[in-house]
Amino acid sequence: MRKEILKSKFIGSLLGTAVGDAMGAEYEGLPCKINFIRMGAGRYTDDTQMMIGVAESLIENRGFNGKHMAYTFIKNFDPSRGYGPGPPAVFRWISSGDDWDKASQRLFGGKGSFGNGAAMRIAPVGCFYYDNPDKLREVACRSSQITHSHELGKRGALLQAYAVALAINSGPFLDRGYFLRRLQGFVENEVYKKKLKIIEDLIISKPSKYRVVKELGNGVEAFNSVPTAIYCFIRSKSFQEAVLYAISLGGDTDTIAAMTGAISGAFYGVESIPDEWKNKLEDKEKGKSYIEKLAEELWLIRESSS
Ligand code: F2R
Ligand code: MG
Ligand code: MG
Repeated sequence: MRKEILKSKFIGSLLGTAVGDAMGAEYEGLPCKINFIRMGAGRYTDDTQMMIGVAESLIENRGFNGKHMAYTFIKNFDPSRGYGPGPPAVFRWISSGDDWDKASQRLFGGKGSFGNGAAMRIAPVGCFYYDNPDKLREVACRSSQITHSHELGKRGALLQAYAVALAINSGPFLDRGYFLRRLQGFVENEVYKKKLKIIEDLIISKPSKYRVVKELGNGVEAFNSVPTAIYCFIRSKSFQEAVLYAISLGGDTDTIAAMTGAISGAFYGVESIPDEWKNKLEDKEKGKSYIEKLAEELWLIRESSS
């Protein structure tokens, strides 16, 4: 793959996360079949703030360092970005002395979280390890463990990271069947295997949005949102179509659009994100330009090591 194409895909994935998140944030919690979707204020939420933390830590350590990533999340934490209840509790426990990879096990009566918080931030891992599935598997699971120790939370993040990596390695034309088969071959967990089979059936039957939500979900749980984002990408023919469709399903719109944007941006590249959406994305201290810079740095590290 040409260097410039790879760079565009890295930037597309990180910026695609932020654009999808900021657009979807205006509609979070609404029921299915949302019409008249527009980019509103352009302010991103916890999805992007945590994705920035993942990228910053990978860059600073030129790879994964769990303790560093956990403290980067804590340093960046701004409650006004709309976090789920789990991560802030974990941040308090780590700050009070718990180990970075143990604190999250205390959530939900010791079961750990299966929320989509680890998956929504994983794009930089999918980019950084796009050509190394073993390392991607290890780092997706270990980075998830910081806040999401439940098997379904971690496996959801792993599936999302692999979808991003696969999108980077694919193109310019999407072979839907091949893309799904590669995901199916990678996934070990039965819950996600079943959801991928549902996607296979939905792709050939052109279902209503209500059926998509009923069968794949649009909720905050990783298993009710990661497969949905993959479906939104696979069924669409452009970044714009995929993200608009993701938001139109309602529910956890910022996160499903962020994950759809991460995969779609990795496939189509940054040029595919409408200028109007990019230009409306916040560009203050850690906004659009900063996210582009992070993606470029991730790409440069990978270029220098290959
Ligand atoms: N939190 C929100 N949105 C609501 C507030 C937005 C509002 N506009 C505002 O500004 O205040 N969105 C963000 O949260 C989701 C990611 O959540 P995360 O990081 O996974 O959090 P958590 O708490 O770990 O899990 C989320 C919920 O999942 C359920 N759950 C998880 N594990 C469970 C278990 N083992 N047993 C039972 N339930 C479990 C719980 O309901 C958790 O609260 C994203 O949407 C992000 O955008
Ligand atoms: Mg959010
Ligand atoms: Mg959300």
